[in-house]
Amino acid sequence: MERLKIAIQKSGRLSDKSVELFEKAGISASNNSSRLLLASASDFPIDILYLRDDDIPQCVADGVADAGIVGENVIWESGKQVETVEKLGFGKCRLSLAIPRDTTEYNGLQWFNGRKIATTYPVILRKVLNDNNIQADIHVISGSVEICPAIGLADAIFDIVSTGSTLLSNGLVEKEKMVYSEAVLIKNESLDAEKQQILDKLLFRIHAIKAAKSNKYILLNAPKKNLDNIIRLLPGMKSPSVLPLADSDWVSVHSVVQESEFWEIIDKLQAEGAQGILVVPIEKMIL
Ligand code: PRT
Ligand code: ZN
Repeated sequence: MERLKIAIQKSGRLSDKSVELFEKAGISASNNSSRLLLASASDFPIDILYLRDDDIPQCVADGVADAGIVGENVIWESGKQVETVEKLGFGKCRLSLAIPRDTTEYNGLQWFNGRKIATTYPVILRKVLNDNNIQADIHVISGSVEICPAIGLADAIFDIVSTGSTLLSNGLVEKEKMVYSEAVLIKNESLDAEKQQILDKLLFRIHAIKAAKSNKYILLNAPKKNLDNIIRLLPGMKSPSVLPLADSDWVSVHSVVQESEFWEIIDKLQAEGAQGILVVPIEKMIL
């Protein structure tokens, strides 16, 4: 039987989350203690290839790996042709233009006209500048972009920002958030049917994990007289389960609520007299 080869980052910001995603999907991916380049999951027809993130788009485009997990920023910068299958919701960051904090005459994007901008992302920066009709000088550097303005190498930088603390501690201020990125699952554009089937199985599991993460299981005691109103607030997967309690004026209601609507629903449930509300995380959810 064929196996699907998936490339993930060997060590870095996406490694732990990638391994964690596989483990939640029932695929043991962390047996890399011997620093092997390739590890086979015993419980699923998947082999994991541990690479530097910059090599992942090319490997997937060439078919050396069938699929991969990598930041969108790395794909865009590589210019490689791969198909994005699923956004994974981790490794979120943005690519921003930042300038020295003491700049007094900043007047928006046009400030960058004629300036020198240091970056490790020249391809993305070129596109951003072209899209905004800015003519600037791109200074490509392989690391520590944030120190460039202070040592006179550039007037500004274009770099990845997540919390912003790196910019802050280097006397820079984020002026323009240009592109947003997160980790994605990518695949080779021409997978054979058998490999596609393995990928679909993996995707099914990833969807169950994502759905579980954004939902909570809720249990509460409801006064019978307000049960209809309470059920209306809790649509659940089909409809809520209602169980009798020893006190015949009350029932126990079980359902699933979306994390995003959670607080609003709780307020309304309380207004309808719900008590003893328990909210429990869900591990997997098959819709
Ligand atoms: O060794 P390898 O080449 O595999 O790894 P790498 O060093 O190139 O990448 P790595 O592990 O640093 O990041 C992998 C991916 O994580 C990136 O390609 C992004 O998609 C994503 N990501 C998410 C980030 C950040 N957040 C991030 N904050 N990548 C880098 N950073 C940098 C940022 O540039 C800044 O210098 O981390 C620093 C701290 O950021 P602040 O804003 O929180 O201070
Ligand atoms: Zn890298």
